[in-house]
Amino acid sequence: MNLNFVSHRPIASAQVRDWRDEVMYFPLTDRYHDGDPANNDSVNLGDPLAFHGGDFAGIREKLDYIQETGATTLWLAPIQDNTNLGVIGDYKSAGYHGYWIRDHYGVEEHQGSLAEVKELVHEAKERGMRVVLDTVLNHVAPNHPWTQDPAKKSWFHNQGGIDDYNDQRQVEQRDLGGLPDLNQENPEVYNYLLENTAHWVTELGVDGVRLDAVKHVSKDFWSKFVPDLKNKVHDPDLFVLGEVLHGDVGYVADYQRAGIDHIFDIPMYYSMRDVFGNDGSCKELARRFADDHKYADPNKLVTLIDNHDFPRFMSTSAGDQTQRAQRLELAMTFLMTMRGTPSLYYGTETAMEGGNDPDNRRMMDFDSHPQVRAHFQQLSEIRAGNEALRRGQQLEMWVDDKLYAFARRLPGQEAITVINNGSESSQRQIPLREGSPLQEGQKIKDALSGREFTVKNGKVDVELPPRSALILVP
Ligand SMILES: [Ca+2]
Ligand SMILES: [Ca+2]
Repeated sequence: MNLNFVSHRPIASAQVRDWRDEVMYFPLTDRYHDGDPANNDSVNLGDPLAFHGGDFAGIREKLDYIQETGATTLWLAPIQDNTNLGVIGDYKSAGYHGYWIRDHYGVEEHQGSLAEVKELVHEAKERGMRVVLDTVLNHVAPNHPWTQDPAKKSWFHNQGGIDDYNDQRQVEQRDLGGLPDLNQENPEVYNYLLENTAHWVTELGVDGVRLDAVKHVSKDFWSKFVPDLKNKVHDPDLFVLGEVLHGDVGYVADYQRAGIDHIFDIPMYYSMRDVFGNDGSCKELARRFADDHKYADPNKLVTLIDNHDFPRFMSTSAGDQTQRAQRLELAMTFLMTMRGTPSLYYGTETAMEGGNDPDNRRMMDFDSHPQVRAHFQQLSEIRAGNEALRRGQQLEMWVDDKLYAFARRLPGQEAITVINNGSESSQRQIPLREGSPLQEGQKIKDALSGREFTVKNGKVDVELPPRSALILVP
């Protein structure tokens, strides 16, 4: 192991892992685990907008736990020094989340020191994990010193708040949630952001960046910034993941075409919430996959059930707690077997509840719903052990309102997922897709339950209890 990798990125072209093999995990640092009470200035667990005490040391302490879920990549929230208290009109909040940067070269003191974040990255990498750093290029903290500096006036768009989200120019050039909007068209700003991002990638030795608020910055910027960043850090394989919070595939796909390799699958997020959480028709999933051709590469989508901007799945689903947990398990099975790289927001694996921001950012509960966590672990193991589930072509096999079945196919291998999203048992005879490597009479086994099925007359005859799934592998 090269011990210099904290300050020098390893040249890893020979060992480049395929990102489809990864499972990402996103702990919001302040809300995850308090590993060092010494940095708990102004902590108030009773106030959802105050610091809660989580830190780099806390994440480090929990790396065993994170790896036990099956996660292989740590997505670190922004580490830079945030404003302690941001005031936007009547809204007052601590900069606990990382997205209100006041010093781009400093480290947030509530989360720990530069040495501690380096230790965290170092230890994660020693364990064979990858690390992706959250990066905020659209805006700065509400009361950032630059906003008071006449020499920095041209560093901002200075056009007031966004009041029409259908006006893309406003979305890009006005203030998002009252946050001073950086003028990336100014070459000084461009160079500053490029230097600063490259600095952190190199300083920490991370494998990639997660770009915040992508739709609020112009595509021209991203088309230049992504290749410039890769050049600057001498890593053509740097992982770059963009957050485009929008439900329309065409809109989201344009950013991948603009040069951001990986994009969150927000449209599928919405569909999963409707279908699995609220009894939407499985035909909605089929409609989403039918749009995959709009992406430059649908295999470079990062899929999700929850994030820190949406109310949690458990809190937007129908039914009592037991039924909602069942729905979540079904969504997890879909997440972990469909195309793309799955990502997990902290606490989804323990079926945490939470409404709109900041309620969706409660302190991590490691112990609730152990059976949901066990289900996710089982899915991680199944995925890790089956290449077709990670890298195979996504092929639809069956769709009706209640049932969805698809294959993941590689040359010579195939895995099949069947999901019964209905509240009653379902029986179907599902024909194999043309060219399937599965043979007549071949036995296939449900990796979840161990039940065995046989291919007969080119079909698989399945019977599923209410809200349950099969992952059929040879
Ligand atoms: Ca702490
Ligand atoms: Ca902007």
